[in-house]
Amino acid sequence: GNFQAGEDGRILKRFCQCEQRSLEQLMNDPLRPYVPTYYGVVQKDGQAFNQMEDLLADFEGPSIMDCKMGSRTYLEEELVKARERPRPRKDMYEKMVAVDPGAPTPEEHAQGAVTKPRYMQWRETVSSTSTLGFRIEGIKKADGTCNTNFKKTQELEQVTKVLEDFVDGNHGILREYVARLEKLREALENSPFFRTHEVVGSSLLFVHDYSGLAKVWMIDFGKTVALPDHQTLSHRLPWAEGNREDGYLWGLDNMIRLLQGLTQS
Ligand code: 4IP
Ligand code: MN
Repeated sequence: GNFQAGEDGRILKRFCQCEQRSLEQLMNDPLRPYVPTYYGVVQKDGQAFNQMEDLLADFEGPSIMDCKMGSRTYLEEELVKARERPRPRKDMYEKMVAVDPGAPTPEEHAQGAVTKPRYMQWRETVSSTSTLGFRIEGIKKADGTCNTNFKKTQELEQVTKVLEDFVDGNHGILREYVARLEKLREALENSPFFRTHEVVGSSLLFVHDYSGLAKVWMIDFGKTVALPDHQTLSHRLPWAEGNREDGYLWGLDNMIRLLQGLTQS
């Protein structure tokens, strides 16, 4: 897998250069309180790992949710690669058919394969990525239940229900999450790192426990890349190929609005 047990209070994640660069820069950015503390590269059993803070360490029997942020989940370079040198992916075709046998085109059925951007775009359009700018990827609750079956969770009502169930309708926890997300949004809007990076495939990790402790962090920076010199993003404008917009803040605005609504219901 991608993870190994680390020293106390730390985890090891399979080394990724792009993630390392981002984590290093984030340690000197207003976003630092909202990302796992980075402790550098370590070798274990001949393999390299990024060592970082274990975000669950302060919780007792935590409930955990992973939400993938943004309106686009693949890098623009994947589109260029697929156009120049299409690489049919059987594994992605199979993942697609498992969710919806009618999704592939007749040509794709004949090939038994789809390209990566095709798969990624399809995932975006059947989930709330395309409609809300974020999607729920997985939830593990304190009661031991685990759910990663959200590929077709798209409607506002469905998403709202899942979020409400995640917090067991606890308004105190909801308010903590909203407060933390509003501070995160402010930090994002003031972050030199965020202004100058395309943030794709990154998640927000929500963690709370029965004591009422509730926190959110940004995780997964394997597809977070620096823009060319002097280019910046709004993170709210719609994406069009070439503009590199990722829809991160659009998704966060929607997420905050949704959770705020739940605190009032
Ligand atoms: C996965 O699809 C995720 O989109 C991964 O993105 C992506 O990895 C995988 O591409 C793709 O198969 P499912 O979640 O539907 O299984 P993420 O890492 O953001 O979760 P990349 O490489 O794009 O990071 P492949 O090419 O690694 O299979
Ligand atoms: Mn309620």
